Amino acid sequence: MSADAPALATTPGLDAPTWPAEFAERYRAAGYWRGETFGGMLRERAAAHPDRTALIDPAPGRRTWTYRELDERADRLAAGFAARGIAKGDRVVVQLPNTGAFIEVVFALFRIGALPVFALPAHRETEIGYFCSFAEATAYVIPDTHGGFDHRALATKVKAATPSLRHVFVAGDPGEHTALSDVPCDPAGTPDGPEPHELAFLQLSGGTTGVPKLIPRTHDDYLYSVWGSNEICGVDAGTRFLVVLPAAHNFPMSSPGWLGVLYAGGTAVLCPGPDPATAFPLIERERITMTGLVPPLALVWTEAAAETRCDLSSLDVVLVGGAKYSQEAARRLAPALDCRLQQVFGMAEGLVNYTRLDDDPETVVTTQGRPISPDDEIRIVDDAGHEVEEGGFGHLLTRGPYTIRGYWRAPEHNATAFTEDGFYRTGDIVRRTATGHLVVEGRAKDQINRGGEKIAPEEVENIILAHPAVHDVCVVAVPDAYLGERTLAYVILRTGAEPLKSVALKRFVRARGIAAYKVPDLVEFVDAFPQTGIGKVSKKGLRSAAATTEQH
Ligand code: OOB
Repeated sequence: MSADAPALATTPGLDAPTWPAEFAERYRAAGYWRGETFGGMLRERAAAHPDRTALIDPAPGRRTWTYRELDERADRLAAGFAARGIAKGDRVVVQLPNTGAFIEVVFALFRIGALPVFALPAHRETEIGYFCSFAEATAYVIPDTHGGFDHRALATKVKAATPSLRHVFVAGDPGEHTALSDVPCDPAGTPDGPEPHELAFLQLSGGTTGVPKLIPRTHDDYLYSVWGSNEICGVDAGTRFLVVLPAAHNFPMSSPGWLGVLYAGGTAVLCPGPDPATAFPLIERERITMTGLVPPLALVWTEAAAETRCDLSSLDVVLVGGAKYSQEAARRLAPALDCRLQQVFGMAEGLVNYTRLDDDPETVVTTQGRPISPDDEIRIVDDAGHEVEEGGFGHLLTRGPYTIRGYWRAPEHNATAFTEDGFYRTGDIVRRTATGHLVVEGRAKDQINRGGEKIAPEEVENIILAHPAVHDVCVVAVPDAYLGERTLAYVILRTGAEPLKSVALKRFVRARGIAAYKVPDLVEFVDAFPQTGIGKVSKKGLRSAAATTEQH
């Protein structure tokens, strides 16, 4: 262990390793950690410019919130949550689509210091059940229905199975649960909120193991990534940001996202769907200046821009990230949308890299940017952990003022996911250019990146293994022109088992209650898996077989 890295201790109340004191002092002294909280930030903005528009929820019937309204509504909701016994440090699983209710709920929880656990709208019983039980959540917040799915029925099941879960709050028709609209009350006497160094929320990791990990972010560290992103992306009070990707994901939340825009006093517009038919008319109507997209969506928008009759001329900056953006596609975006491109390579665990607005055009299309902070420490190492030579490929390790030092309640996993001196092993293979920009070359972690949506093969394998006809399974990525990667499940059936059709297996996986993006795109039945020298299943062998397999 190096001299500047004292042993990490788990701080009581944080349930995770945190920054050693001298790092925390350094980050404060450098002005990165400003001693703000999310709740306090909104309060200050509401005092400074109460009548500016903070939020627009276009559907249905276009609702707007001024900063004063958002602040007051968050206060009243916070008071109502507190009156129902939700207290500082409690975990609350929030699964809401891109609506004003999502932002109100999250700020209400921030204000009392309860920790939102950010589920995605696509999550189903497997994921939600796990988040609620692992986080020992006291409440779960849902829409009534979304995309044709009734979240109330799912909540009923999860509540019955989770002893800690006392409340289900529903935006819309509550059914047997509590209507979110019945919660707000007079804010007088709401308990004091959190301190800046305390936890603000738990974000989800993309995951490489059977169960997703929870990422503990503090007010201090996350707000640094927010205002740091604002400076790099030119966010100011005139910015009108369209939240296209699920608002609960780290990218549209803070890169620079809706939090960045609220920090700067601009306007966040919540987009109900990512398709050009939904988003383009909103760009025209709301004079959107900035948005963030994953690469497959950026491709669709690039194509659609040529055909559209909508006026997209307000659009100034489009951020693309979450998965590798091909150079060819990156080259076409700015001319097609008549905007500036910024690539972003980030992770919910912390480190975020951006190409800069004044980078030369070739750097913008060929690299994934450089870190937000001068104090983001980057190491690029070989398999043995030694630094590679300048410009060479290697494993990206990072440590810094907004990169976590450990997952929440996961000491065993933390022992391998972090080095002894606190560097996070990102699992990404990168090289660094002479200008300090990173180029993502691949991935060493066992994870599939399906157009920005991360899938842990083991999680899907565990579900498929529950099928009575399945003897063994291995889920791997196959290259895909549109999504970058799709999933392929290689399945060995039990001897004597009835033949199983691929559609039947997919139906089985879906019926177990899992996010639709995790259902294997392709299923192939095989007699055996390739083995490594010591008799383990060779995922590498399967991946290269998959890459050459006829697609079906
Ligand atoms: C973002 O966050 P996560 O936590 O969903 O996923 C992080 C992982 C990275 O470790 C990397 O494997 C991959 O997603 N990734 C990229 C990428 N951006 C993320 N791979 C290649 N090129 C890129 N530009 O995905 C995320 C968080 C904040 C901002 C943007 C993305």
